Amino acid sequence: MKIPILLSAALLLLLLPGVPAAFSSQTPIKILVTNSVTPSPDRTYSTYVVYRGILIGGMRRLQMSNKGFKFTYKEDANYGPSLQSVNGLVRSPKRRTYWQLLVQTTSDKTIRPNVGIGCYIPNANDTIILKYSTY
Ligand code: B12
Repeated sequence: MKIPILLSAALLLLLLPGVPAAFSSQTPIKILVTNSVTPSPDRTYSTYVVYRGILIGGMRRLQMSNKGFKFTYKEDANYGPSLQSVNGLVRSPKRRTYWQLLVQTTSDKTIRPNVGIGCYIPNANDTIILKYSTY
């Protein structure tokens, strides 16, 4: 008798507006791939991370579902995954190019996260900008 009551209570929580944040499993984000070094068309993709999930999870999900998006990374012993290439364009220490990580928030601010793709936790409807840049 107690189990059906608990199940109905859980179902009710999921249906109540505002309450399900901790239950909701999808945080939608967009990923914009852009190149500030050599002119090329921007590409925008949609994906999601799970509740409080890290960016690389959404990127992996996108890579599996969309043949037009691919990326590679190298594991840094101290800071985790370092983005090496996006859609075949590889960073080059010789030419001092890299994939910069930027985030356009829903309040239209563009921030430069102080962590990489393995640590950044996107907010719903963030546009993640992967920008081929020079340093
Ligand atoms: C120089 C530098 C860079 C250069 C490195 C290229 C080069 N050859 O010089 C460039 C401009 C490419 C860079 C990029 C980024 N960086 Co940086 N970078 C530094 C800095 C100032 C010095 C690193 C260094 O030379 N150490 C000395 C050498 C001898 O040690 P090393 O282990 O070989 O260093 C390598 C790693 O540090 C690696 N690296 C550099 N930055 C990052 C960031 C991440 C996430 C990873 C995995 C690796 C990595 O590149 C270095 C050279 O090969 C440090 C801050 C500091 N004072 O330490 C920040 C620092 C490491 N970077 C940081 C960040 C956040 C980034 C970016 C994510 C910024 C962004 N939003 O785009 C990007 C990485 C994006 C990606 N592609 O994954 C953070 C990392 C914090 C964290 N916990 O994740 C630091 C600590 C600065 C900070 N904000 O506090 N970075």
